[in-house]
Amino acid sequence: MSQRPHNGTVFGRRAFLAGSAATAAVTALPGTALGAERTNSVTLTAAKARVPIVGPPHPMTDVWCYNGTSPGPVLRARQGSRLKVVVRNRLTEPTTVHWHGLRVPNNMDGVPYVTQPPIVPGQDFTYDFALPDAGTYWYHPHVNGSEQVGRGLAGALIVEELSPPRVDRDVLWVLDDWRLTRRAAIAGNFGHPRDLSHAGRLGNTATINGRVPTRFTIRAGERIRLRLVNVANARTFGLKFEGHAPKIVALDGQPVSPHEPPGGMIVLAAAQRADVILDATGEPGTRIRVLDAYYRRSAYKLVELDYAKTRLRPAVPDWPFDLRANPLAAPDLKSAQRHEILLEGGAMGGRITARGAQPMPRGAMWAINGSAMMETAKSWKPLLTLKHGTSHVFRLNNRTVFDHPMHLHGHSFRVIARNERPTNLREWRDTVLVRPRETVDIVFVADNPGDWMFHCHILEHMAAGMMAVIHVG
Ligand SMILES: [Cu+2]
Repeated sequence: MSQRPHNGTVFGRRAFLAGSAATAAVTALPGTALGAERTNSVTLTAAKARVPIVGPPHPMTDVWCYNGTSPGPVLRARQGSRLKVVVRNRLTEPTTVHWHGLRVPNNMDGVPYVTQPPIVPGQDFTYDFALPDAGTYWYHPHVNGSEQVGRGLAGALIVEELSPPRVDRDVLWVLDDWRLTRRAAIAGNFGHPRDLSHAGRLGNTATINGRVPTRFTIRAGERIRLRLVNVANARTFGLKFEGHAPKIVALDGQPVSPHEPPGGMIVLAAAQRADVILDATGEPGTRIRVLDAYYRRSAYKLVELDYAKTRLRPAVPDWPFDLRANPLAAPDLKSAQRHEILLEGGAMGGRITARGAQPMPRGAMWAINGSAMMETAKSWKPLLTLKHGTSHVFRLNNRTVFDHPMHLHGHSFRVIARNERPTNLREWRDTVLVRPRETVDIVFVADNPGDWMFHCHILEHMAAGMMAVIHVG
């Protein structure tokens, strides 16, 4: 919140937020309605396509995406089933798919050279894994992430509870942030040094489900489970529903004590998700603004809730909303080993110096404990080796002046303290936002063997070295 967005574009933000057609309602995404079968099979073809991001009268946008849409199809499956995904690479460069937040076996994690060879153009790769945890997740490439995700390769993955809580509608909003030219083309300046060394590739066009939205139709008295997924390269969203009191019931797929977020703002850093109960307490025929107010100086209206003229029911229902905890191993704080993790570098952050086991690679601008790792690294030394089944506290110490949403693969962790003060929620997450000069303590059981990436999910920070391997074995 202390940092201002650096757009780095020729025109200001919101270039396309005001000028689009007033009829562009939030659209539902194509999905694969997967049943309760033991194994659900689906094919994702990564290829170029043309999609209407801004909408008429603006031109279509050339993107890279899955199955012709960005975001890609919503993959839905039941908790406890298996998912089998054939990924066909029809791009002109190598790719992989990472299943963000899912506790998959290491060889299904989609990290090039670390867990699998990259899928070269023309080749296919089959991912096949069990789904132990219900919740809201997503998938994206882990090769040349800034450009591949930034050009549109991302999709949501929903694992449904065996007995989902009662709601009127289960709605998905995939939030994205695009850097577009005036012709609605994706600006090609990926890897710009300013983005790498500052706040990442912030865009100028926010979308919901791949389109610049204007309104979302809702009925008074309705209860909506709203699943929010932030697939942006760098932007943190801070959603405020004016006059409404949405309750957060899950974070990064994991149930949390239902609560109204501080200041009524639902904060989603890059890669984070939130499941929200949105009770439609507004009046029929009214319009309610949904603001994105994370960067205070550049708050804007993301979309409007457009209340239908008739009520669904006299008042919002009081149905219980209980989400059952996922089967995550409970960390043992008494026996937990403690590790200090220093996040360093970036603009105004001073020089990074190699203190780790390997020399600083070329192009590194960020470091974790004095080491940097590039996405193209074919060899590495683990930052830490954790004994299988043991508990660990990481104190993430942000010595930089930028936000870092830090993501650990293969595990979920509890956020137990911020600046050494215990958190109220002790929320489970797979991506935690560490603010400038902040320390955040997380704890988890290293119960998934293998080599797991631990990196910043601002994809430009990751591209400039803010990545490491945690070995569990
Ligand atoms: Cu970062």
